[in-house]
Amino acid sequence: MSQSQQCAIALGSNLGDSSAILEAAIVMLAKTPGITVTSQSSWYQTAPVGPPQPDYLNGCVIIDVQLTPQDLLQITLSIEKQFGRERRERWGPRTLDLDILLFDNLIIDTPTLQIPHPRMSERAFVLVPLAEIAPDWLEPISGCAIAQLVQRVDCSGVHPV
Ligand code: A4P
Ligand code: MG
Repeated sequence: MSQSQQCAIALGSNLGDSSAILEAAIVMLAKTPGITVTSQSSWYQTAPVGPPQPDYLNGCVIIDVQLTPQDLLQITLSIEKQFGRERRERWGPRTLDLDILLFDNLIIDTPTLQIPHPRMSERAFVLVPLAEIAPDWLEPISGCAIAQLVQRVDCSGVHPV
């Protein structure tokens, strides 16, 4: 693949030294051949969605990629693993979660990869940081801009740090 495409990634952590883990994950993404990090949101402290657990630190980056979506998923899974991510309960606490939110304007629905990320449009902890760096990006299923989607969710649990 020679042409690069734009992609949005959500980062989250609520176990360990979250701030250091998230910064190191961005460095690892930036060092990966075929990935250029072009913008980074602020970090937000966010109330947990799901079972009771500590608050999260969440943010987003925009990257230019010269990789297929499946290859990018393998890279994000491998970075999660390097930070000691263990998969236990669904939506449970984690040292590092990297979710692919948007990949150009593609819609992908396979057992291992769904893009746009299926829950992104309901989640303030995703939309608030994403709206900071990509307000005009159209979520391809709804056709709505991120700036519009963020107005429809309750952002009261999301605070810049
Ligand atoms: N997968 C499919 N599509 C994608 C995609 N677009 N990006 C598959 C990344 N992975 C994708 O993910 C399970 C599998 O999803 C992967 O192996 C991949 O093949 P996972 O990260 O092990 O599972 P999970 O994180 O428990 O589920 P998921 O769906 O990522 O959880 P969510 O919906 O992201 O929720 N509250 C706050 N405040 N902040 C958070 O960041 N995060 C979660 C996780 C819950 N509550 C939270 C937060
Ligand atoms: Mg995940």
